[in-house]
This record gives sequence, structure tokens and C-alpha cells, in this order.
Amino acid sequence: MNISKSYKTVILTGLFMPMTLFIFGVYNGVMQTIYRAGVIHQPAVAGINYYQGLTMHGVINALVLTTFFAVVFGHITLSHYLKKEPPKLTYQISIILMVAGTLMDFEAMVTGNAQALYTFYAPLRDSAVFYIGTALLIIGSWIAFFGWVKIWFEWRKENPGKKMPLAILGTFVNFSMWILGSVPVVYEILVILTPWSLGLTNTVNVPLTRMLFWMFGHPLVYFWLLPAYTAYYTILPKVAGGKLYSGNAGRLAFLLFLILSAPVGVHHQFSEPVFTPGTKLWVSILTYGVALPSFMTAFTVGASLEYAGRKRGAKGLFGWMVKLPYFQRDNYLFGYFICGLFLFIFGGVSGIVNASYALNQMIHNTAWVPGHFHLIIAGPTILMIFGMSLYIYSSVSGKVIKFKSLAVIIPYVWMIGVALLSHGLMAGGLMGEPRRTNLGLSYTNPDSPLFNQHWVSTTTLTMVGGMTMGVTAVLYFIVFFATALGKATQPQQIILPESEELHEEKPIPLLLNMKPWLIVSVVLVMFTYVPALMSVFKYSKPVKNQFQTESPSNIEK
Ligand code: HAS
Repeated sequence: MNISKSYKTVILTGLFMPMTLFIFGVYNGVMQTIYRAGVIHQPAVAGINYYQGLTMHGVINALVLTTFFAVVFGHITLSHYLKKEPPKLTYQISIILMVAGTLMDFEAMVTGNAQALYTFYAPLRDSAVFYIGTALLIIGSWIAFFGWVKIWFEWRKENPGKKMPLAILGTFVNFSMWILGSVPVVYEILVILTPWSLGLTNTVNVPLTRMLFWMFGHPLVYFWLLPAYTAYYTILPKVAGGKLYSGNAGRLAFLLFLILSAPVGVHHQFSEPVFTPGTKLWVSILTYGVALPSFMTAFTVGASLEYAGRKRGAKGLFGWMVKLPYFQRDNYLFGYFICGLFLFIFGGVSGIVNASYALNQMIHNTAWVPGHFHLIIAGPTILMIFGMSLYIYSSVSGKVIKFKSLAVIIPYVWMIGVALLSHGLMAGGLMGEPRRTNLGLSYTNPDSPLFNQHWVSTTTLTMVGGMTMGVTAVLYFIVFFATALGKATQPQQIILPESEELHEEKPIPLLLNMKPWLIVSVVLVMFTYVPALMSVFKYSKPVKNQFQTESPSNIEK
């Protein structure tokens, strides 16, 4: 599909700007591993302290890059399948809010006025600039979605009886869940934290803010994942040389995410005394439930890959794994997808460990948790962003991808880096190594009375992984920016590889209508959070306490 100039500018800005900031995100990630391995025994390097760096790392990588990419991928998906552009006003207002919000966040983080990490837990306090910037970033992404809904209804009127394409269902599920989860955090930010930060109120209800954050925080993690799932179902089978094993299974998986992603945030708060055991048990059960659509995906995507491998001449039980197009210059996307899937197996299994209340007591707040989530965020999420950003930038700008051979090997080296990093973190976590701690000041500093030699090897392994990822990211930046800054020599268009379905499946009405699923989703959220909210108000109250990241002492006293 041809593309208007303004839409093209919005899409390219939505890729170029966060990818530029990602340089800071990556730098601060590598620095984390160096501090923690005890190579540096200082609270700050180059004017950026440990928590400031960790805040930049989390906010840029997990909030900014992922949100921009989800919006850009949504634009491309909707326009590719519906052959329409969303209303200009929506995509322009959306990008303006997102860019303005991101610049505000960046300013606050660079100047040290936002150091409370990507979870911005009170009573740590960030500047109002950071809070408002974050709200703008989120609200901007909603506005893009409203534009897609409009063109979807237009298309449906023009194409009566046609099914919603699976990729659009994936995108709509993702953004419906996103809105459901992000309304509470926008409330937290604008109604509670911003006035508190400006000094207009002098107390804050800490458990309430944490609960509102995690009502958002869990849908957020699936918001990172679902663009990758959309690509696994609708693009990967094609680039693997096969077909999608079952479209209905894909539809069911997405719809299950819609009802189960939002009500499970309390599983991040199992250790908090404010919730009752009943709420924790209920959320634990739902958490096992939300693993189901991922198990289904493992089966459907696995079957699609097996079909592709057999079509390529594979024999025997596992021969298909060898026949897949791993290192092909003209099919570089495959590597980004398969490496993400491989890492996700281990990320998913570790998530299931976390979901058990009893096992969670062992690993909560240890390095195991970042070990778990790097296997997913730095796995399928970032690898999909890497691969598809190159693909989209090249097709929309008409610029040929530079250093293609490098682009082919990047995902494999990155995968090795992530595996080492996460293995180090998880092994350390099982020995009690804390997360979110500058270990180099104490536990991995031989001169400190707190020195713990058991954590030296695990943090060193983590650092080797982190450095491998850092070097690979630099290679990726070379490919991406060389492509982006090159000359346009090809037609500029919106185009996606489109997988066919293997079977002509009977349409199932329930899988073609999002409405009942949306209703169940809201009911489950109420069923979980009304009792949770009642506990919060029963067992906690607003306090005057305030802390700074550098010191554990209460500033109020
Ligand atoms: Fe999680 C903490 C439970 C999935 C991200 N998680 C986190 C945090 C993040 C995060 C960021 O119950 C920390 C937040 C913080 O800062 O405190 N998580 C789960 C469970 C799942 C899960 C049960 N998490 C994710 C996903 C994330 C993510 C997805 C990001 C995108 N997580 C938890 C819990 C905590 C937690 C607790 C709190 C811990 C604490 O105490 O703080 C499940 O949904 C996972 C299901 C996944 C699978 C894997 C399916 C495998 C597939 C690949 C197949 C491969 C193929 C290739 C087909 C069952 C689909 C084969 C071909 C070849 C050739 C090999």
C-alpha cells in the first residue's frame, strides 16, 4: 500500500526516536552489570548514579521503546490489512503526545529528578515532569488506537461478512488490555503522585499506589509480548516457508489474554501484607490461567514451524528443526523470531515458578526476577522490535538494509548474551542475591565487611552476558542507523509478510466477537480488585513519609 507523507513521517519518527534513546537504555543496562559484578565500587559513574541509570534503563527500554513500537506496529498492521490510513488527526496527536512525554521523562531522568525506577514506587518521589511525561506517553498511545478503531468500523461496513484478520485481532486485544490496565496508572500518576510531587498534598497511600501500578504493570508485560505473538502467528510461518497451523487457536489465545492479563497484577505483590490470603490464592490461580495461551502458542507456532521444516524436506521426529532457514541474508527476520521463541521457553518456565505463592517467597526481590523477565523482554520482545524495526524502516522509507550479513547474525549473538545474563541472575537469585542493588558498594566488594564470595561468579557471568548484549546492540545500531541515514532507492510502502492458514477452519462465532470477552475481562478485574481495594483501605492509610533513593532514612522525620 502507498503511504502519505505525514503518515510516513509519523511511522519513521516512531522508530527513529526511541531507537536513539535506546542507546542510553543499553549503556545503562551494561553499567548495571558492571556495578553489580563489583568491578566498580562507586555510587556513580560519569555523573549518572546507580539508581538514575537503572531508572533510565527500565523506563527507556521497557516503557518508551516498547510503547512506541507497539503503536508503530499497530499502524503498519492496520494499514496493511485494511489498506487504509488512520485519521491524520489521531496519528499526529498521538505521536506529538508520545514524543513530548518521552522528552519530559528523559529530561527528568538525565537531571536526576527521576530516580525511582520504572515502577516509581512511592514513597520515593520523582519530579512532576516525569509523572506528567509518563502519562502523556501512555495517553498518546491510546489516541493511536482510537484512530484504528475508526478505520476498522469503516472497513467492516465496506466488507460485510469478512472476518477480522488475526493480526488485527492481536493488535486490538493488546490495546484493549492496555487501556484497561493503564487507566489505573494514569489515575495514580495524575491524581495521586503529581499533586504530591508538587507539594499540593503532603501524604500518600503507599499500598494504594503500588496496587494501582501493578493493575497496569502486569497488562504492561503482555503489552510488550503481544506484538511479538501477533508476528509469530501471522508473519513467522510465512518467513519460515510454511503456513499457520491453526488460525482459530491463535484467536482463542489472544482472547484468553484479553480476559486474563489484567486481573493478575497482585502476583507482583505476594509479599505485601495488605492483601488477604484469599486474594493471593485467587491471583495465583489466574496466573496459571494466563500461562495457558502461551502454552497454546508454543504448540501452534511449534506445529507451524514443523510444517515449514517438513516442507523443506525434513525427515524424522526432530529433523524439521535443522531444516529451518536460520542464516539466510534475504530472510533475516527468521533469526529474530526463532531466537526470541527459544529464550521464551525458559522465560515462561521461570514465570510459572514465580506464580506459585510458596516458591515466590524464595525468589521475590532477588536477582531471579530480572533473570526471568530479561529472558522475555530481551528475548521475544526486543528481538521482534529489532527485526521488525529494520523491516518496517526499510519498506516505509524505501531504503535498502545495510550490512545485511551482520543483521543475520545479530539475533544469535544477542540470544547467547541474554542466556548468559539471565543464567547469572537466576543462579545468583537462588542464592539470595538481591535485585535493584549496587552490589559493588558492599556484597561484591572484597574490602567490605558484607563481601559475599558466592555472588562473585554469578555477577561476573551476568556481566559477561550484559557485555555480549552491549556489543551486539552496538552492531544493531550500526545496521539500523546506517539504513535509516541511507538514500531511498525503492518504492515507499506499507507491506507485511502474510502467513496463510494451513486448514480451512469452521468459523466459531465466539472467536469472532470481542465484546463478550471484553465484558468477562472487566468482570474479572472487578472480582479481583474490589476485594483488593477494600483490603488496601482497611489495612493502610496515607502517610507523610518520603525517601530519597540514596538514603534509607525518612526525610519527613
Ligand atoms: Fe513474569 C515478574 C509470572 C510471563 C515480565 N514478569 C515479572 C516481571 C516482569 C515480567 C518485567 O507470578 C518483574 C516486574 C518487576 O519489576 O518487579 N510471568 C509470570 C508467568 C508468566 C509470565 C506465570 N512475565 C511474563 C511475560 C513478561 C513478563 C510474557 C514480559 C513480556 N512474572 C510472574 C510473577 C512475577 C513476574 C509471579 C512476580 C515475581 C516477583 O515476586 O517479583 C507466563 O505467562 C509465562 C507463560 C509462558 C510460557 C512459555 C511458552 C513458550 C513459547 C515458546 C515456544 C517455542 C517454540 C520454538 C515454538 C508457558 C511460546 C521451538 C522451535 C525450536 C527450533 C526450538
